[in-house]
Amino acid sequence: MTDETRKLLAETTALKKAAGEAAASVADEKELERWRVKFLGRKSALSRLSKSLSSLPEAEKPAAGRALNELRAELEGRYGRIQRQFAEKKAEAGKGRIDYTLPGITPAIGSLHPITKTYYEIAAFFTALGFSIADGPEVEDEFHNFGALNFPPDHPSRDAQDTLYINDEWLLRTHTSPVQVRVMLSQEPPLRVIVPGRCYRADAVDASHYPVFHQVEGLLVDDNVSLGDLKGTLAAFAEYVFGPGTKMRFRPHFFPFTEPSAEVDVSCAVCDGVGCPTCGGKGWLEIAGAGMVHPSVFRNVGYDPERWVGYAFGMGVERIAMLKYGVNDIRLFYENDFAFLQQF
Ligand code: 2NM
Repeated sequence: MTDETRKLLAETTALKKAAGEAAASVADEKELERWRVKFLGRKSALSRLSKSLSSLPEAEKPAAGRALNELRAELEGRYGRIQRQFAEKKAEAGKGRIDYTLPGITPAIGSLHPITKTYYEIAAFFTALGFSIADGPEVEDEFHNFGALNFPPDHPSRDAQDTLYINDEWLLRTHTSPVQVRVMLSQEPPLRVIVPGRCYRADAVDASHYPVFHQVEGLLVDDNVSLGDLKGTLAAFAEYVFGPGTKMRFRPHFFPFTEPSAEVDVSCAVCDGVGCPTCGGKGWLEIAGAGMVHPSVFRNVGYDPERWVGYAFGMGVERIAMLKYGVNDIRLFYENDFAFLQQF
């Protein structure tokens, strides 16, 4: 072995000892960095020895190289361990403390569901006219959902094909009218209420039908109420919801609980009544049903039909929302598609 190699090996051993001793007194990150520069830096003894390797005789290079590699691995390992110790100490010290200078997490601002928005708008109009808001159970019996409302015992909508029955006694309400029945059973006229709520029908799902949907129905009972009052109220409502200049018409219809009865159309806002794909070329869009409360309904709830008159109406909230916002598929309201909901 040449003297040069012997010297290199001796220096390597001495370095290992010196680095180990120096590391034992490293007390913080600053000192650790100084230690790293001294023993592992570009100008370190290790670096110098590595460069001198090439001048050794060929036969002595492998042993000298191994010794240098071992020393480097030893020093780097030591550095890593000390660094981890400091990091752990720091994390421990920070536990339970809050850095108030960190930027906060900005919460996403939510918005109302389009069905809720539409309902609020409908409610704002009628409450301004003095209507109060009533609600009631979604699980009903046949008396409140059908019988009291003058549906004959064999009416097709009572069939399990159309109505979701829970058992022989209970069903899911098919409209919010049973709440009007409950209001009339529990209070005397005069009264004016609107009844918003979820309703259920055994409908197959398509672009305009869903087995769960929402209605707002209204009921006004007083003396001296006319079909003209009903029509004027709904005409003002149509302008409130669909904009000034919106026209409204009644088409004769039949409901068991009103007589006379009408379906309520508004002029199509897309084509201004001329006729377009949205209104099927008719210029009119159906938005509600309405009529004068049938005397039998009053008798069923204990009101004297000779003493009181009333009007009632009902509308589908989804239908109004679809027309207002140009939504062409009712399913969009129920799929929780964030991209859709974010538009409202
Ligand atoms: C409608 C259309 C017409 C209605 C009638 C009653 C009650 F309870 F007074 F008889 N409530 N709602 C009614 C009338 C509902 O929905 C299309």
